[in-house]
Amino acid sequence: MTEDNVELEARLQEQEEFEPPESFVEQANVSDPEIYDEFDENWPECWEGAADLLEWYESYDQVLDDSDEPFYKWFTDGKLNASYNCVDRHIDEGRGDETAIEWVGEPTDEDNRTYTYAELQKEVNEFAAALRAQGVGEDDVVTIYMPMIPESPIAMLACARIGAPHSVVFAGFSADALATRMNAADSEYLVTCDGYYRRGDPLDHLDKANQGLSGVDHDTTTVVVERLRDGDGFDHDLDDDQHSYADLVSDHEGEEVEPVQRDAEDMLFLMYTSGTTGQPKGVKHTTGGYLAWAAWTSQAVLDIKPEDTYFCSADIGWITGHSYIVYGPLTLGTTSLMYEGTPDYPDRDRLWEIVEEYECDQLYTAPTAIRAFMKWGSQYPEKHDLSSLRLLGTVGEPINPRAWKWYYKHIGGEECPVVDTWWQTETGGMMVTTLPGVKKMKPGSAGPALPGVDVRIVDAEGEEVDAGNAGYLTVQKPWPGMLRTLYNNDDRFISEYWQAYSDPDSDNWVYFPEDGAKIDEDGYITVLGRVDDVINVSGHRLGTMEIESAIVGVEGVAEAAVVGGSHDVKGEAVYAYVITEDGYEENDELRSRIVEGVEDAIGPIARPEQVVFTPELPKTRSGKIMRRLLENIANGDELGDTSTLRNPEIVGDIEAKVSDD
Ligand code: 6R9
Repeated sequence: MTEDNVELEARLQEQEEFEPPESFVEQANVSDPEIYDEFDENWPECWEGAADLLEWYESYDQVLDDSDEPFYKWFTDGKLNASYNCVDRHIDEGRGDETAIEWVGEPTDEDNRTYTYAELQKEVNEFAAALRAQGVGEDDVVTIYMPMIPESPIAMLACARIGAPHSVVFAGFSADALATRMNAADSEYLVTCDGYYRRGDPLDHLDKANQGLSGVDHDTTTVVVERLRDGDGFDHDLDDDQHSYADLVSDHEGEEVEPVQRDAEDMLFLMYTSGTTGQPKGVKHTTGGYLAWAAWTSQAVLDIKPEDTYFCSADIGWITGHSYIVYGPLTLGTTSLMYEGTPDYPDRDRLWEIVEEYECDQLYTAPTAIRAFMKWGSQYPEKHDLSSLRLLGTVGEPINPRAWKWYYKHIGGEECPVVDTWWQTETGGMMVTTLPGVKKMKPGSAGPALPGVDVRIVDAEGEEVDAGNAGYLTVQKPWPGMLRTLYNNDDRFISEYWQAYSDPDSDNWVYFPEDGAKIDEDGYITVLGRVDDVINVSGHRLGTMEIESAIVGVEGVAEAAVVGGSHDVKGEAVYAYVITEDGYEENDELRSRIVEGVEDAIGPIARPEQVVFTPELPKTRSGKIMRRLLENIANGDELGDTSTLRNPEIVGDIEAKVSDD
């Protein structure tokens, strides 16, 4: 680094506020600061503008029906179809030849695949016809267990077209996880694929899907997409209830399926997410409110315009892929770029190569990826012309100011606003972030709540905390993109999200997302992380209970406690403290069986960073495991007072073991 550069770098590290670049503001979709006051004064009618981004068969009667709180209804009696909004309408508007999906496969010697809106329409129609012919009816849940291939959004949109809610299961999840989700949703249909590519090698995905199916407690019909290239396939014979995607689609060549008119409140999809207990929660999203939210936030925050090429590197198996690869961007008629592989294959500049080649306008990624890029060094982005980028975004976990500034400087060339977007599977779309054409940015802080979104940081009694103090993030007014309930479990919906801070007697309903946060004098919110037993590994939510029950299922394990410890790339990593059963040795063989057990039950993302054997776990006198203490040990932090423990002597032993490993 030259001396000038060192000086610049030092200045950047000290700078705490960044104004949005003038060139960005001039062209931004939203640039009028009045929007915050206008939305407040006109709430909830302010959300009519979001609904106006959609095409409706029948207009709605009421923006918000809050007669049965917290079971809110939005855009009541409106009729629409999400697949029509993401596909057909653009053709009707004369844009059929524009690119809808640009897909880049992992192998570098493979051609990319481009789908214009007209081509997407054909493919979605044919697959919708095929699903129907297989017996899929309105409101039947179709599980999609597929990686980043074009057939994933095609399958989602085909389901939406016939009014069948989809439940996408992340392809990296295990067979067990697939079975649990199919059973929980009573899903009789599965769309999966033969395999996909990871770091140059074909992966056998169908084998995992088949293992999952063997754990499903009812009859199923499966469609298998052929992703692998000739010669890379694995030997699988399809059962009678399994069908080739290629065959089905060619049987229905050229067929058109009239989009089903769905009520605004009809379910669009389910998405299972980790919670405090071992059983994942089936978050239910509806057609009108969710789609309006995904579209409006894509326009206001990601600044998406139809002529853009927009790149979101999230996986379609997570909510970010749903809202910001598929539903938001396609409703706006833009080009959504999908990449199958990892950012470091074949080399660490793969994303930058893609941004350069396709002249991407936006990049939306996760802090864990940014920390990895930073670790690899700026020589990789420097090899490429990234000047097409206009806006950068991050999502999934808190981003530390250093990583934010690296992203801003080395990827954005100090000319792109960075939007740090806080939201959740349950919120459907973004909730807290700067409007990039309006608000200054403060690295490390997500920003103020979006216009019309009522976020308050409160203490344990629900009173708002003063600026600078830590508290709990709450949302005090409903919003169109909110989850409507947990599938088949209204009670858990209330106990998980509403119980903590609501006062039903005075009709005061407060949503609690289980995140800690603080707020500054400008109303900027810094999210501090989960306050429940959920670990955020590389932006993925994992329940400690789920991991613990996987570990306890391993032969030789008597008891386990799992906590998150900080990790410089992953954000948090899984630390497992394990008590062995009598007669079993604490050795590497058991350690690897534990790791395998977790991978089998959940998936490689939940793999423990460290497995620490201990004769006892630190417990309170009432017998509760002191997780906070185990977290401090994993992080090498001060332990504080341990005198309330039933077994304080164990703490030093565990600490010594962690630092030995
Ligand atoms: C979209 C998504 C949600 C949890 C959420 C919070 C964390 C997400 C964040 C963030 C700090 C951000 N989170 N975005 N924390 N700053 N910008 O990630 O959904 O998988 O459901 O996770 O992720 O803890 O509660 P989901």
